[in-house]
Amino acid sequence: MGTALIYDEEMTKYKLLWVDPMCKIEVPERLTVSHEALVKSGLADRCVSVPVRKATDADILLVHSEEYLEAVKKTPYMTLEELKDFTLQYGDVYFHPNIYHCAMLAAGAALQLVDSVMTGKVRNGMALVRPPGHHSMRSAANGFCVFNNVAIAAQYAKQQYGVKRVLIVDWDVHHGQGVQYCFEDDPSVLYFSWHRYEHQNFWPKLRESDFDSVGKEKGAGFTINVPWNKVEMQNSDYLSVFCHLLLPVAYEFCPDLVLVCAGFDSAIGDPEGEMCATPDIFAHLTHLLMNLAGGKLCAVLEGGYNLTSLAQSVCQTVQTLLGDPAPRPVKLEGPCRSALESLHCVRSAHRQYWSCLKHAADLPTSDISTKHLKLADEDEYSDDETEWPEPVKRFAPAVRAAVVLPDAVACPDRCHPFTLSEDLDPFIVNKLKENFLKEADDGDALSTLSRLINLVERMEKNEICSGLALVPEISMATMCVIQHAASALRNRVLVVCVGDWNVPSQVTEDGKTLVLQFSNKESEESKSRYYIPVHLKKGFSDVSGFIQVVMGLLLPLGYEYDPSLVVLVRMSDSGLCDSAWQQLTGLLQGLAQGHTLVLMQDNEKECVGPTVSSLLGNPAPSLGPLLAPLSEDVESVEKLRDRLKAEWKLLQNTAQDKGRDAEDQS
Ligand code: Q6M
Ligand code: ZN
Repeated sequence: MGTALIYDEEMTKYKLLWVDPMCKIEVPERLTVSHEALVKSGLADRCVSVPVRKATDADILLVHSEEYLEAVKKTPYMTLEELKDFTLQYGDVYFHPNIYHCAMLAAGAALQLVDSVMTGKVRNGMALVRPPGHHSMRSAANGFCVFNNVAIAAQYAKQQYGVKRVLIVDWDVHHGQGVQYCFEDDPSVLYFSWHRYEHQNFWPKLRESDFDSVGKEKGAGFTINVPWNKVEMQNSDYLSVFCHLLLPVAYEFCPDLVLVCAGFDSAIGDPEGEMCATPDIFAHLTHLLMNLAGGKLCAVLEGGYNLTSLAQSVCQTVQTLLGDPAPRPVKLEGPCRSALESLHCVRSAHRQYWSCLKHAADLPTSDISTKHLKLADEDEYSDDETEWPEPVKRFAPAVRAAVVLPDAVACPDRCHPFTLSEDLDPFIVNKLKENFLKEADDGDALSTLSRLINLVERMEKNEICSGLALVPEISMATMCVIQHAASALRNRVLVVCVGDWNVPSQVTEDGKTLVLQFSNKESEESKSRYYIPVHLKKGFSDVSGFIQVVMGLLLPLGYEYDPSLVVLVRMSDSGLCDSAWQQLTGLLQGLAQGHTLVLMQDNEKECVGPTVSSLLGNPAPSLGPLLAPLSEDVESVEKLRDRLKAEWKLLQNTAQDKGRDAEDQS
């Protein structure tokens, strides 16, 4: 199951032929630099190259009117003056004798991608196209866009493959109003967009781009707009919106297919967006979407005008689609105040439509509402002032998943059976004997523990990505791993425990281990910042409640803590279903460069297959559309979040919370 890359040089063969400051940034080089970066980094070679095709008239008419199509068809025969005139009826777009041809290829590329993914030829993919699509409307070109590539792809997937629910994630920095209009009354397509808005002062300056445009009639609730009312949004702001809004809703919606309007003008250095999120954030955004829809994800290029930032962001996205572990996230300082206001407004506007948001706070009072119009003085944006470090080279360790299994259990396919590669370090053996083993323990116990330690060490050296161990005594093994990993000064370990383990208090004392425990037992309030027990009333039978905790609590905590190792402990008889367990395992691999070590009791052999599948990077099965989580559970989780959010900034999601920039505010 590979990753498709769709690109054709043909789409570089049109450009602006006259002077227009509004359009001069949309250049052919956008495509060539993106593609060259993929080739140079070796990523292109690892993809399945799929040819483009021309969209047919019938394809275009899925979204556009006949009159509009006929009008665009005439543009190749127009003189320069006629082209200029034709262009004038639309906003921020230009025509060229060859753009109609390219627009057919761009839409066709999106359709080829949908075909490749839906027929199972590949798992996911990306199409590098020009012109972009998300602004174009039924009968109008707009914002460099001629045909709405992604909207056409969504309609096509529904019609051709009987896809019931499509999620469109538009992370371009502009509002894809064309996509919104196309699906505003359609509950089968959930359209999510974040966009620079500045209280309606930023192009396309539409009232309907605000948080209170939520869709119409049957489609009410299926349009989600997140307005950015300030520039310079950072990685934390983007991740907060994913954790506290998009992901919970997306999991509740349960799409059969995910389409991404993949514009990279939302990245640092872009002259349009003026945002500060770094290119590596797209690795995480991509990763977080890859366990939806059984992994069926199609990314289609939209904007992106800083050629360096664009090329880096495209590479981050494609490398993640290929399954390489995401880099450690950089500089997560929590969301800023303006982002919190927006998040608060969107969550409350959607409370009535999504049960995962039912307990979101009320709409803020008017003084903090995003409605007030106060514009900061305009600074002239200068292109070459912004600098950021080149993203670190990512690579997948030679061993993706190593397993430590009892002799009686066969090593699953594509896994690396982990035996001791070198002689045991006598120092470690002594330590193990002193701290963990009893006189009565046999050589097997020593061998299992020392193999575990060895495994952790090789994960630290990045020779092995992830691991799974079936152990005879899970508490002992967990303690042993934690102590060893944390003993190296620079390490932080995130322990996620599914089921009841009496976490010894010394574990969380030095801040080097953060424990989040899903417990079946009601526990007293935690005393430590680093030990977080979560209790769900109906245990793990409430998958919705569980997912709510994973998105709204575990992921933000994990991202902020930024561990170098994740230890995922599954106690016996936890009662968690395989698909939820696989979702958890898959999502956690976005942390610690994918260094996840799963520990399970040796009587849980049936769980080895599903776990290993997730560790190998296979998408988790869908959970099905989620029902409302238990109110009591949601309330207790909200309380927990309230208590923790002063110390863990990524848990904040209301306007009352103090954003990272709180000091500069009155
Ligand atoms: C340009 C103003 C220039 C695909 C896209 C297109 C953006 C169009 C922006 C038009 N305004 N200073 O969303 O990136
Ligand atoms: Zn854009």
